This record gives sequence, C-alpha cells and structure tokens, in this order.
Amino acid sequence: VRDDAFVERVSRAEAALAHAVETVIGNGQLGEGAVARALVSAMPVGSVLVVGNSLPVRQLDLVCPGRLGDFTVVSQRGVSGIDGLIAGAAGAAAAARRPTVAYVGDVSFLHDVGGLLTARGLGTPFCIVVANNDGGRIFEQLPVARLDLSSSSLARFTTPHGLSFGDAASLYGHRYAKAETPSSLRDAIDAALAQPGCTVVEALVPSSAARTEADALRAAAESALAVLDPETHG
Ligand SMILES: Cc1ncc(C[n+]2csc(CCOP(=O)(O)OP(=O)(O)O)c2C)c(N)n1
Ligand SMILES: [Mg+2]
Repeated sequence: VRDDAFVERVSRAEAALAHAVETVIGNGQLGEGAVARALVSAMPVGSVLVVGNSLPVRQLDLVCPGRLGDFTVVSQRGVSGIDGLIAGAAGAAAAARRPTVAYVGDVSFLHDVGGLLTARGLGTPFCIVVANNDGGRIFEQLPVARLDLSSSSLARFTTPHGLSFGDAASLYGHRYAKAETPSSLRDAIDAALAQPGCTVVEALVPSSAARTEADALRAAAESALAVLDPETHG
C-alpha cells in the first residue's frame, strides 16, 4: 500500500536537507564538502572516479548524491584502508582508458607517494585530487577526539605534517596545481582532464573544516527537519 503522505514527507525532508547542505558548503570557501562538490561537477560523463578512504568517501556520500550515476565509481581498501590508493587509481586509469580522477586525503597520498611512479606514461588523463587538510582529520570526529587528550596527544592520531605536494609531483614528472577556492579547483581538474598523463591537484582545505562543517550540517539538518516535523524535532 502506498502511503502518499509519508512519501511526500520524506521527499520534503530530502529537499530540506539538500538545502541545508547547500547553505553549509556552498559559501564559496574551499571546505571538505566543497572539494567533493567541485570534483563531482567536473567529472565528464563516462569517466572514472576512484574514491579514497577516510573523509573522501564520506564527503561524496554526504554532499553529492545527484550525479554519481553519470560515471563509474571505483574504490578499494588496500590491506588496511589507506594504503596503495595511488597505484590502485593509476591501475584503474590504465585499465579503463578513460579520463580518471582519484580523490584522496593527504595522509593517504603520502602513504603511497611511491605509487606515483606507476602513473608515468599513462595515455589517458589522470587527475589526483589531494584534499590537503594537514593530517587524518577523520580522527577529530571519532571517539578518540572525545577523550580528554591534549592537542599534542590527539596529534599522534591526526599526524599533521605541514607538507605541500608540488615537489612530489615533479619528482615523478607529473604536472601539479594548487587550488584554494572551489572555482580554481574546478578549473584545475578541467585542465588536468584535457590532456593525457597525470596531474596532481592539491586542494588546500583548512584543518578544522571537516569538524566544523559536520557540526554545522548536523545543526542545519536538525532545524530543517524541525520545521517539517515539529512534533518529533521540536
Ligand atoms: C595502511 C593504513 N594505515 C593506517 C590506517 C588508519 N587510518 C585510517 S584513516 C587515516 C587518516 C587518513 O588521513 P587522510 O588520508 O589525510 O584523510 P582525512 O581523514 O584527512 O580525510 C589513518 C591513518 C589505515 N586505515 N590504513
Ligand atoms: Mg587529511
């Protein structure tokens, strides 16, 4: 039996949530959500998106439900999660022979920086977007962050490094671009996909963005849903 009133409420809630997401991540700053959004909007139809673990896969899930059917999404968890992502993505580009974008975190990139060797000589456009938030910022949203740790102890989990990746790209003969706004990120990905071979695009994201955006999204979602359904969210 179709409950039209229920379907209507769910679709209104979905629209309200989409609007809430837009108000939080569509403010012109290059936060975590804006990286995912710019990247998805740059994907040509029929291309390949290799999704890294930690925040990238979660950001995609959170902010980009609309377009994911237009291209092939590939993911792997290596042996332990963040290992082997660069070599794996280069392999996916070589096998698919289609424009390929890899979306990975900075620690994941550093973990498999040697995998850049495998991206040499690719005959297809291959763009590695590194969301550089200076560490493994997922840990700031895990239970470990709620322990009463000093910031230096939490840093043993987040492992900030202060590095930038231009020299790593040039060591392996790859192109490199840095982006600090959503529109420059989009331009950099478009340029990378317009030519064969590998480009590393470093998206500079404030280290606090993941946590502040998650908090703001939760609050925006709560108030959006409260308006729709005051009895359960009042
Ligand atoms: C080989 C391996 N080592 C360590 C981990 C634990 N781990 C999970 S997420 C993560 C941090 C990843 O950082 P980054 O790639 O910068 O992603 P962010 O959390 O900032 O999105 C680490 C170290 C793992 N999953 N796999
Ligand atoms: Mg990171």
